[in-house]
Amino acid sequence: MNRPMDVPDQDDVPETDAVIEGGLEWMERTQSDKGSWEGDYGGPLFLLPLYVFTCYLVDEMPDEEICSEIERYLRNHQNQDGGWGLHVEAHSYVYTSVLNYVAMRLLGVEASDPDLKRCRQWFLPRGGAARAPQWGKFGLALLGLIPWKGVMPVPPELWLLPKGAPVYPGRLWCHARMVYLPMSWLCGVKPTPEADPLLDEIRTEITRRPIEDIDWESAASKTAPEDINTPLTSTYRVVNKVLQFYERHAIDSVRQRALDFALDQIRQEDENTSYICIGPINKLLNTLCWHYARPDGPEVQAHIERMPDYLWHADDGVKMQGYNNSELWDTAFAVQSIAATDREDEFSEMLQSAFDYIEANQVLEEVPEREEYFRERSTGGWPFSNREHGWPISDCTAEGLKASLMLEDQVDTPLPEWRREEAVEQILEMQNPDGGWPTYEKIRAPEWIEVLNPSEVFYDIMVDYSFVECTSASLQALAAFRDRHPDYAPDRIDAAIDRGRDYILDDQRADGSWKGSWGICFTYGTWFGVWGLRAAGLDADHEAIQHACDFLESKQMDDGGWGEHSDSCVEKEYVSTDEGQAVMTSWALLALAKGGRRDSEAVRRGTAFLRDRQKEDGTWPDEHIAGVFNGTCAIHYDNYLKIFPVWALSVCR
Ligand code: LAN
Repeated sequence: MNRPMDVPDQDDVPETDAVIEGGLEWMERTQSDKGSWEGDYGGPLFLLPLYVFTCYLVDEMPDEEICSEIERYLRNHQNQDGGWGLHVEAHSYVYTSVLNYVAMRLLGVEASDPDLKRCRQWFLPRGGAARAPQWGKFGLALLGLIPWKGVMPVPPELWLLPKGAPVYPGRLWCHARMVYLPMSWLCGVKPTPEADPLLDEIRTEITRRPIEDIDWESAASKTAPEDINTPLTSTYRVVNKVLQFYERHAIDSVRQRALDFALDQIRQEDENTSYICIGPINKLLNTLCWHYARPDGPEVQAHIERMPDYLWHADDGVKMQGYNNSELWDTAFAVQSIAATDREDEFSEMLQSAFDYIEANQVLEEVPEREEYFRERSTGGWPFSNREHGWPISDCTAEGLKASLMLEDQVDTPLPEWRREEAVEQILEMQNPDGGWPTYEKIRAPEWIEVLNPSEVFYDIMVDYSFVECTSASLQALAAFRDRHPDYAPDRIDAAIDRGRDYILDDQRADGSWKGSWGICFTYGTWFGVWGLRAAGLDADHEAIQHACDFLESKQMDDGGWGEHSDSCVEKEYVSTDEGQAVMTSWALLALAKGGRRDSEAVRRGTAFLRDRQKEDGTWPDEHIAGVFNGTCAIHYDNYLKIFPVWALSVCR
């Protein structure tokens, strides 16, 4: 990367350099021995209680120190009103309040504890357990705290429907599919724990009326208003009635066949992922399935060994992360940030070892019998975390490839050509018919099946749509590859890039922004929108790009920064934070610089904001959460503060 000769204010340069240097040293200090950057991937508050439930049920509670750190974490994130939010910056939900309440009790906290009293005072008037959404009631039924008929049924027989049916569960977005798979097995078996005095006590604490007096079948579909982000549709209410009827009349032999089918799918997912599983929820539910299917069998043991992969010890206590880790993703971004500083030679060791991590974690084989298990190709892809996890993701593949290509002149042995080509094939294969790229799998269900989303809490969990982030990253990777290997599949690559460009243009909102889905929110999406269009060959002065830049400039705050609250994602409108945030400011600056505004007043003020905020030790102070998923749940990307300010300052310098 060339250093620009036309720096607007020469006096700024040494200062910017020092700030970048401080940031680079921070990266250097915190790189792991594997070459990756590890970090806290916490934020959601609906995962840890299920972790505790699972440990309790399989009788493998973590050691005392971890239990007390979990308790400390939960106390740290209890809201003023006594409840817990869906994530650490959210208002209280009955869902997470009841679940975390129960988790605290299982960890040994007394019901008379003042924090727990406050919590009950918050959730009981709102209906407590009887008004938790489906995933909440399901967790409580696992502990035998409410009857199974209080959970909207998810019969495993759904897996026996014809595979061509639009609602066939094999067509769901892989994260929903992998949660509803073990859920269906457990709903089919309805396990109930052995008599337990502690559970008997808790049972009386989480509902307003005695549990026997509640009409659970009708309570199953009733949820506290605080928890409802996607109301159950009238269609789903009818479906639920049908499923409840079916549950009362299920035929044993059919049920058994369905359970066998589901368990086989579970086994394959476990083996494919080295018992890590695609995400935190199916990790825990699969563990429980084996606990009941083969008590004390090798599967339970294998699962228990990988449980701690999901825990993270931080200043605020021990939490459960949203994924086993985010190392591949963070490392690929870190490489691009370091490369932008134009100081690769000084930091060649750091880059070599980052490359080693990326190289070692590309997926190089297919999962067995993948069609039977509803999986797509994997070879050449990169996962979000590591190869052992193994699920390839479009934009992780793209960022992994981009980073590898950037380092080709920097490392001892660059990524071999066949592995670059496999990555390109992986990306090409994932493009959706609408020209955009999904997260993991090409779209396989009609969008209308979203009316069957039973979660009430999460948006858009049923289908793997196209996303501006995934599309932009894929385009950038294809373009970077094409620059170096113009003779490899030029027609297919050109056509894919053109279709991706059109998708991005189409997805731009009337105000010039793009809505991001995996980072907060319009700032994140607009960074990807602009970079994607530029990679697809549009000039900076193209009206779509200028419109996007105008949008960003209109959101700059008085302090020179940009800051967007997670409420943006829920409200689908830009919601500012009180003050600029370094990560979001960096995204905006990266977009503006690519949009041809590197020399603007807005960029000058934005970079000054970033420089001023850096602390003496080269770090930036903690700030609002910047990641999100499924429209409602914020998630923390620890390394973003390390990566993005350095990247933005370098690009804007
Ligand atoms: C993730 C983490 C990574 C993320 C990116 C790669 C950053 C993104 O660009 C594409 C989507 C993806 C892969 C993603 C999707 C949703 C996930 C898996 C998560 C945010 C981590 C946790 C979340 C998962 C759905 C949590 C479990 C909850 C459910 C509603 C199933």
